Amino acid sequence: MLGKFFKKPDPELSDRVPPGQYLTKGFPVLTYGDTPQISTDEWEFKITGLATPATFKWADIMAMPQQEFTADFHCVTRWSKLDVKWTGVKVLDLMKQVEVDPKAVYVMEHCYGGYTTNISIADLMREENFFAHTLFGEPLPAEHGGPLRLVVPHLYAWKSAKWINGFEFLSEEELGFWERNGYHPRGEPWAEERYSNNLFGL
Ligand SMILES: Nc1nc2c(c(=O)[nH]1)N[C@H]1C(S)=C(S)[C@@H](COP(=O)(O)O)O[C@H]1N2
Ligand SMILES: [Mo]
Repeated sequence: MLGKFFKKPDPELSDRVPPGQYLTKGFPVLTYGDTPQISTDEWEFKITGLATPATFKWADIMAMPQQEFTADFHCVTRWSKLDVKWTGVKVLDLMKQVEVDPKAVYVMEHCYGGYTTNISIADLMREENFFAHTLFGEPLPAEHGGPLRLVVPHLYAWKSAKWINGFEFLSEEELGFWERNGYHPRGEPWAEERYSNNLFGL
């Protein structure tokens, strides 16, 4: 009886669960506000700020190399889901078509619905980051960010913007929605970068 409830976590798995996180088998939906309903026909992704302005339409994304990704997903509210299977496009593949001013060091991720989150160019331009349009073989449901979301596996999932519609390139760090509201500017789960050290906004 006790053994059933207090089983030691499989060491192989516990190695993949950052401190203070608990595994979930489902896939909770974590959204601040309403779920935007965006068709692929109207969907657009805009490059703004310190870069040559550009607009990507759905067909442009579909024309890029399509790949499958398996990634762990860690929400700062303490649930983690391992081995989420996605299909989409590498950030680095899209960025091959973007001309960024060398003065840019930060990016603001923009979304339909107004959500924002900031990320450094170093954290964004990593091999394992991708835009996803498919989740476990099915079109990405709207509540999980369809038609297209960003996935940044090495940071807490609030950096994985749903309904993403643009990158704004910046010369210095600006804070996104949760980052202005007490969350850490970077959000690295293994270092438990959950909250800002600057809780009073000073
Ligand atoms: N546009 C947008 N993206 C967002 C959010 C949001 O509220 N709006 N929530 C973030 C948070 S806190 C998490 S944990 C993940 C949750 O993704 P899911 O709802 O697919 O599980 O999306 C992130 N991306
Ligand atoms: Mo989250």
